[in-house]
Amino acid sequence: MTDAHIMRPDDAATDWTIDQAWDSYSPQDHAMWDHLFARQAKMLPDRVVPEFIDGLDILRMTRPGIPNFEELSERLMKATGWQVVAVPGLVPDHVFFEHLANRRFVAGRFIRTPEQIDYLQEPDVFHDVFGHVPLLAHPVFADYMQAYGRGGLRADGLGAIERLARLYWYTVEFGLIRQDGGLKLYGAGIVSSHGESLFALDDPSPNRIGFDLRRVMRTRYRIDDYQQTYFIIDSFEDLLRQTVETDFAPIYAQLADAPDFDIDTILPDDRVHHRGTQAYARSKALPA
Ligand code: HBI
Ligand code: FE
Repeated sequence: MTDAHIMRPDDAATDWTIDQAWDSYSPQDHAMWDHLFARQAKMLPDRVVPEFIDGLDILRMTRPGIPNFEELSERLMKATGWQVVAVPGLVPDHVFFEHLANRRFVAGRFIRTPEQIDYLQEPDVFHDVFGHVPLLAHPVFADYMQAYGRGGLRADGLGAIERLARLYWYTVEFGLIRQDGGLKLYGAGIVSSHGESLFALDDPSPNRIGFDLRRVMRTRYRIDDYQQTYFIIDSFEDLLRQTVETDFAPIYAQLADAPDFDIDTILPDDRVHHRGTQAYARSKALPA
């Protein structure tokens, strides 16, 4: 990815971490968290994987206000050995991977303004902490995230960061999972978004396709709107089998000259759960 332009601010350590400065959040900041939390807490229970709700409880994230990362890290450390550290915003890929490989999740400390309530480009504390942290209390998912960091450090040397970034995007950020005969949410980009939590499961527009590692690594993604394709894993254990227990180096080599797939393509070999109408994406693409 293109991160050469990101500059480390003067107040950040060499590993890009900063002080969360929890005491400096305003009442409005905490109120924004509470508002976003309440909105998701009302809607998520039968949409999200139960492991996510368990994580909120284990980490006591159901208490009001923006979590204090030190307290959160103490609980997370007891559960799975992870910590949450604050960073100023997006950090370079190798810095991001190095933290994950050491079971540290980097989180933005700032929270969105009322104008940004439904869309912002940079991950804020609500996306990073509400979206990502609960599943880090789940042992299998916690191991997946660490393995992803280690894989990132290796991919860096193999020129394959883009392949790996796609895997992250379509699992950690926008993943769906099959559970009890239905689909559930687990991706942080979905569960931290009110609109996408509804869209990803209920809207006829997007494709919903069974997860396949090589297929995902070849699929482009969009960062500016709801996804046009979601990939469904069968279980966290199966995700681990298809990724952590697989050597990616030969796969990167195999895929080196393979063309990319578009964000809305359906292939003959896809395990199609739902063939999307793409009506939403089309309505956005054509100016009214
Ligand atoms: N930095 N703070 C932050 N959060 C991310 O999710 C993040 C990042 N830097 C790089 C990155 N993600 C991804 O591009 C990697 O998965 C490739
Ligand atoms: Fe994220």
